[in-house]
Amino acid sequence: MTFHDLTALGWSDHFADQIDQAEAGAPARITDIHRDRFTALSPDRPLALIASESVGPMAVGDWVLQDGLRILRRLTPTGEIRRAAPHTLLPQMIASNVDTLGIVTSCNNDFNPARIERYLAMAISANAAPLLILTKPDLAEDPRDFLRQAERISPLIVALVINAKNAEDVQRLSPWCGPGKTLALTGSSGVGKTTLRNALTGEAEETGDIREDDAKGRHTTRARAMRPIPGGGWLIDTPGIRELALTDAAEAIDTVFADLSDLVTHCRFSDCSHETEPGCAVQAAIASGAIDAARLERWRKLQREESHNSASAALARSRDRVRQKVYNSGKKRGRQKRS
Ligand SMILES: Nc1nc2c(ncn2[C@@H]2O[C@H](COP(=O)(O)OP(=O)(O)OP(=O)(O)O)[C@@H](O)[C@H]2O)c(=O)[nH]1
Ligand SMILES: [Mg+2]
Repeated sequence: MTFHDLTALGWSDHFADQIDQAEAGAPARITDIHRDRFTALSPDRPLALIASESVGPMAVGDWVLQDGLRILRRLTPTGEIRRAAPHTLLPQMIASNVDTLGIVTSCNNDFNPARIERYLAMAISANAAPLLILTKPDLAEDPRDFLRQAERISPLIVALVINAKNAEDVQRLSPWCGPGKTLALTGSSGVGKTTLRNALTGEAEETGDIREDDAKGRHTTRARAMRPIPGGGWLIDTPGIRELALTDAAEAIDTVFADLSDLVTHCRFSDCSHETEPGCAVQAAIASGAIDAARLERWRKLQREESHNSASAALARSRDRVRQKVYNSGKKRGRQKRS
C-alpha cells in the first residue's frame, strides 16, 4: 500500500489555519461517497467513515476531521465545483479543492462554444484553473480547427489536443499533475474522461462507446472518485453531464465575458439594455465588428438563466429555514408539554 503525507494529499495552510490545537479529530481527504458512507485517505491509512449529524453536504476532494469512524467536521474548501441540479435547480456539489478543472470535449459534434463557456464559469467560481482538453483528434479530419475555435472562445482558454487512447500523448497533462495537486475532469458523457483517468492512474475502469450519429455517450461512469496519479497528484473522474446549468456563478460568468462586462460600463445609461438606447457601447462595438453579436447573446442568456437558478436556490433555502424553524418550535413545544 502507498502512503501519502498530508502535503502530498493536498493539505495546505488554508486547512491548517482552520483547526484549533485542542480540536478533536485528524485530517483525511474524501475519495468516494456512497449515500451516507464515505471513503477517505489519511496519511497512514484508508478509512471507511460515516458522517455525524451536523456535518452537512460533502463532496469528493473535501478535507475533513475524523475520529477513525465518523466525520466530525468538514473543513472549508478552497473552492467547490458546483452546478444547479437537474429539475430542482438546487446547488449540487461535484467536487471540491480542485486546482485544475479539465473541461473535456472531443473534436466532433460534442464541441460547442456555449457549453465550454458554462464550464469555464464553473471552474472560475470554484477557484480552479480551467484547462480545455480536446480528445479524439485521431478521428477528426482537422483537429487544429477545433483548437483554433477553442482559442477564440475566451482569453482564459488554455487548450490541449490529446488522444486519450495514447498513453504517451496523455503524459502531456503532467504539468497539471504532481504532489498535492488535484486535477478533476468534467464534460459530456463519452468524451473520454475515464479513458484519460485510466491512462493517468493506471486503473482499468470501464469506458463506453458513443452513438455514431450524434457522438453522445452512454453515461458509463456512475460515481465521482478521487484516485492517485503514480507520479504524484490526484485525479477526480466524474459522470458525464447532460446539460450544465449554473447557480451562484454571476461573477464567474462576468469573468468569462470580461471584455463585454467591461464594455457595458461605457454605456451612457447605467440601466442600458443594449438594444435600442442611444450611447450604447455594446451596440457600437457590434456595429464596428469589435465584438460578435452571437457571443453577446450567449452572455445575456447565461446571465438570465443563472439569475433565475440562483433565485430559485435562494427561495428554496429560505423555505428550508422556515420549515426548520417550524420544526424546531414544534420540538420545543413537545418538550414543554412533557415537562
Ligand atoms: N479514438 C479515440 N477514442 C477515444 C478517445 N478518448 C476516448 N475515446 C473513446 O470514447 C469512448 C468514451 O470514452 P469514456 O472514457 O468512457 O468517456 P467518459 O467521458 O468517461 O464517458 P462517461 O463515463 O459516460 O461520462 C470510449 O469508447 C473510448 O475508447 C480518443 O482520444 N480517441
Ligand atoms: Mg467515464
